[in-house]
Amino acid sequence: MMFSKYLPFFPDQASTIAWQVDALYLFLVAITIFFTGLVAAMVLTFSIKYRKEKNPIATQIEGSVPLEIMWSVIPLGIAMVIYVWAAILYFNMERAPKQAMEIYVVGKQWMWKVQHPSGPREINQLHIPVDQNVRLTMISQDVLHSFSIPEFRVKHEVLPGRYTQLWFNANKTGTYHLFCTQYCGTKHSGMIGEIIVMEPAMYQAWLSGGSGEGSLASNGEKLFTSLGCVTCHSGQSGARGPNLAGAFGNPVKLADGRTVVADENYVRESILNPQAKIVAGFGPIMPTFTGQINEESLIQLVAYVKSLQAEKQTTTGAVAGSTTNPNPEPKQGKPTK
Ligand code: HEC
Ligand SMILES: [Cu+2]
Repeated sequence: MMFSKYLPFFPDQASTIAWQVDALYLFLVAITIFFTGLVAAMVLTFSIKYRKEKNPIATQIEGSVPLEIMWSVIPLGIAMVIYVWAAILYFNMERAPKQAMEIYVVGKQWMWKVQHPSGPREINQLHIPVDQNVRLTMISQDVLHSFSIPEFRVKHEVLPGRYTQLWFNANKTGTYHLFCTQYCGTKHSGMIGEIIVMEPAMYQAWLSGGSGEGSLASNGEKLFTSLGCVTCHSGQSGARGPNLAGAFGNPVKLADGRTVVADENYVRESILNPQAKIVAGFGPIMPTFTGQINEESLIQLVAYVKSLQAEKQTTTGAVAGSTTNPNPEPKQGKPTK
């Protein structure tokens, strides 16, 4: 299924989902061509067959039940095939696999800022290992953007004020285009970059060659102390705020009786707008940090709160010097060779 070989304008297929998107796309094109051809052929045939010299007087036809059933049921069937197929594909694209390397992306006019969990940051470039699930958690610090990698056949909106996610598994090393596909101002067309897919060993070498900055979670821990979060969230009994260890990813009971899951957006909201959802058993005493923390620092705080979960189970330090993945999940970086 290497269309790019025969169609020079067709992008390469460089992710596990790419051929699936292409298969559906080509099915739609094939159906369109088939029915366009069928209608054109019938128009032509009938206009010759029933031309005036042979059929001077037209015969009136007063409807036909079988015919009407046929032209309702067949299109319905085709539409349902497209619907079910596309829905399955959509779910595959939207639902990130549990085991995925996490990378954070901040979009702004007009660049992409990337933070790897172990520390390295980059701008308008994203280095990733081949054959590994990668999940991007993305946010915009200004207007709407959209993160698109045509060769991977993936694209997702990047919104201000809310994290969105995009996942892929690149299965071909190389350098691919990154585009912003949401018109976002004067230099929108310059909001482009490169996705560099590397062999795992090369990727590890690239990571360790990065800056000496600490991991995301350890930077988050520093902020947690410097911003005073730790005074209320000390984790000790009798503390003024809830213990955050193990909170991430689990349901939280709220004072108004609702239960929500503590995901990235919940943690972010808890920091910027603490009054929006009050944890049951606590008073609305947490101050807002709106205007004091930028998106990158928020990501570090979120990564730290996330890492506290691991800490609870392993009783090691915040992030045990892990290289690519702060989650205590089976190692993925090893290619099966
Ligand atoms: C003055 C004490 C205080 C400070 C300072 C404080 N918090 Fe809180 N925090 C609370 C209280 C009380 C709650 C529970 C009530 C609520 O939901 O607002 C809470 C709730 C939270 C929650 C939701 C917890 C859960 O179990 O669902 C998160 C996450 C959080 N805080 C993070 C932070 C971070 C990050 C900082 C520092 C930037 C911070 N807090 C600073 C008191 C504080
Ligand atoms: Cu943009």
